[in-house]
Amino acid sequence: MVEIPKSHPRYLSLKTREKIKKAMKKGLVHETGLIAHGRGEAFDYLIGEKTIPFAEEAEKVCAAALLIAKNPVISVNGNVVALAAKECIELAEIVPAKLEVNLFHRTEKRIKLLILELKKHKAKKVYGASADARIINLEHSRGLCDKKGIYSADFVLVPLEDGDRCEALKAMGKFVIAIDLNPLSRTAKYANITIIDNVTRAIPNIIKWVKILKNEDIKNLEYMVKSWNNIKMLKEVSSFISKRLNSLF
Ligand code: PTJ
Repeated sequence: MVEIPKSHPRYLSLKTREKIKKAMKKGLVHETGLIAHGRGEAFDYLIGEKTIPFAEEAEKVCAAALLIAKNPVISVNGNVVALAAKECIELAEIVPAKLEVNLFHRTEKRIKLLILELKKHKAKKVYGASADARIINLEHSRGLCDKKGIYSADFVLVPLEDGDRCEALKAMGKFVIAIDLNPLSRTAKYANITIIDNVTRAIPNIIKWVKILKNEDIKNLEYMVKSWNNIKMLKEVSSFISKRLNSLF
């Protein structure tokens, strides 16, 4: 393994790549997860590799949504466990919400490995192994879910999503919050709330907002969620990126 000096201008990005690479070698991340990570990196570059104000606001409203939910579920895949296992567990504990592993490239071996990894990080209960239900009209493996998990959830937080599951979850009447660095993705457009931020920054920020909003009046939380306009936010992000690019050179 190459030692990355802390003084390297791309230290954080290179360390994150190492994490994803190691997790792939352990069988947690699927090979194509590396490609998805690269796409995420490119969009992160465009927003300046930091939480932009529109994402901060979305993270705050996401916290409000999780706090008003009756049965919220955080759905994780290989990349999310590789990059933010501890943080997802902490978020699930403080809301409280359920944690479920759902995979696009599903194998029983990967499901077991990922649940084991989350348990190593002190997750108490992880759904996803029984896969005794299916998201309606979703034929691929990420449609498999747990009856007591996503299938019966009212709010679902989906870091690194694919558009068709997001659409199918919404069609089942669920409120979907997505974390996706790509503001152009189908997921970004379909979700009720889209957080255009890196999962490594987004989850700690949602934790921060859950702590701040924990004792807030439920009516205020409901108002925050109801008044969120996702398409307006996506337009603002798109304008932010083009202005930023135009001012760079
Ligand atoms: O673990 P599995 O089997 O469920 O497979 C997961 C992958 C990631 C392979 C699968 O979900 C996939 O192919 O995803 P996509 O369709 O490439 O979408 C991934 C999206 O996540 C892209 O729009 C990326 O921009 C975005 N993304 C990648 N890394 C991050 C990210 N968004 C936030 N934070 C990241 N670190």
